[in-house]
Amino acid sequence: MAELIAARSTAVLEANWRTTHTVPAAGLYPHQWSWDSSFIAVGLSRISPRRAGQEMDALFAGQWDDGRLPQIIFDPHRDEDYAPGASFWQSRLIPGSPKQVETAGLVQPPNHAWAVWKIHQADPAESRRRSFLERNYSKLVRWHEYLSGRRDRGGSGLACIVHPWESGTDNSPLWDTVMKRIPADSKTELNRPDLQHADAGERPSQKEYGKYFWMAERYRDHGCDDADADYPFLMEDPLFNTLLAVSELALADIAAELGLPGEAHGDRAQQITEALEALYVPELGCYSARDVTDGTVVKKATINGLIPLLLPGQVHTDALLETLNGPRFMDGRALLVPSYDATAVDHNPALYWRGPAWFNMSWMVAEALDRLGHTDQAAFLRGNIGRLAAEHNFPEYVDPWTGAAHGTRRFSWTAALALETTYHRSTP
Ligand code: 2M8
Repeated sequence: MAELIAARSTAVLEANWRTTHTVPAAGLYPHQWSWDSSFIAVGLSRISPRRAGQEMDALFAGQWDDGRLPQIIFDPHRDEDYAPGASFWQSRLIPGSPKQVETAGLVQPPNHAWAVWKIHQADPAESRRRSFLERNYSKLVRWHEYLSGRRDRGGSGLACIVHPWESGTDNSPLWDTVMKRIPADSKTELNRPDLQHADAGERPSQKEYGKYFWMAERYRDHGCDDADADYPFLMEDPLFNTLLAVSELALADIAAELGLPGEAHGDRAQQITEALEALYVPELGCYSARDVTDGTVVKKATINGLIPLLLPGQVHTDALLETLNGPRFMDGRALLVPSYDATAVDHNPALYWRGPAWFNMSWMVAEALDRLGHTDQAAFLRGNIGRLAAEHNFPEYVDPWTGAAHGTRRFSWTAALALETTYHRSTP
């Protein structure tokens, strides 16, 4: 079985490779996406550390002067095929943007240093030969400085996201309340090439898209400078900030490997872990998101709120595990971790980030479970990641209860993480 999964995953990654990087899916997502590339490179590192390095290099080529790594690096030949594209962002007109490539102005969750460290660990000799860590360390430091500096809009020590697209969990119920306040009348004509590749009932609605465009326009028209005092979407997300802390810990490891002082990275990870405490909701037994504009914490249980299980300094481990295994999520019957509370009336196992299970999320939960010594459950999730991916032609997401496939197929991070599970050896 493992050989079959590995062979099929490799074929998907091969087909989605475009000279310097991997597209998430050939039709629906024809450019390079930031956090996708990290997951993809972790999988690629098992079969070709060189290609994993190229994937990350292509991403860093899009870094802005202020350190941000953009959500998307556009393929100039595919502008018609995804919206909003390069012609919407016009990034070259924005001060501090890269000159060689066109990018979006937004960002995505910072899983990059974590990925770089994993890629190094997959083949340290090859990594050293190519100076992989030296090449990337200062870029990763600048990226984190941007998030910890200009993105700490609430002054709480946590980074804010300024658009649902930055969460990676685009139409998660976490954003519903604030989204109600966002105007839907963007100036840009709403074209939806995505609907040619995925069922409209599985994608965000036209109204949600109007709001997404409105926010992207406002952020762009303010020069993407994070200084727009009345900007209405400023959210502290537990998933985004956990990945920042986990990546800080990876930077500490990278610094140690390079013989550099890394204590500040460990301290920063600890600060983020402590600041996340304000996002913990005891009655849900998980973390949630905070709206910085009015200080309220959303009372909804989503997969974003379980990902802090990855934090070594986690003080709510028992409660998080109970929530993970209780009726809101696994309930003794899920194949992979649902993205949203199964007891919520609006849980929908087929609708984009509002119920279905995503392979990257279950993979991160498996990583956390392994670290906590729950190796059997980690192996259960990894086994289902590989099996469901290969059985259903590498779907973007699945029904957590039946495994039925949804979204686009031959999706790259599904393939990469399925491939990774076939190489994984549980840490005792
Ligand atoms: C989805 O997001 C894009 C916008 O970035 C979209 O819906 O068009 C999300 O699943 C996101 O997490 C992912 O990075 C992206 C590409 O796979 O698709």
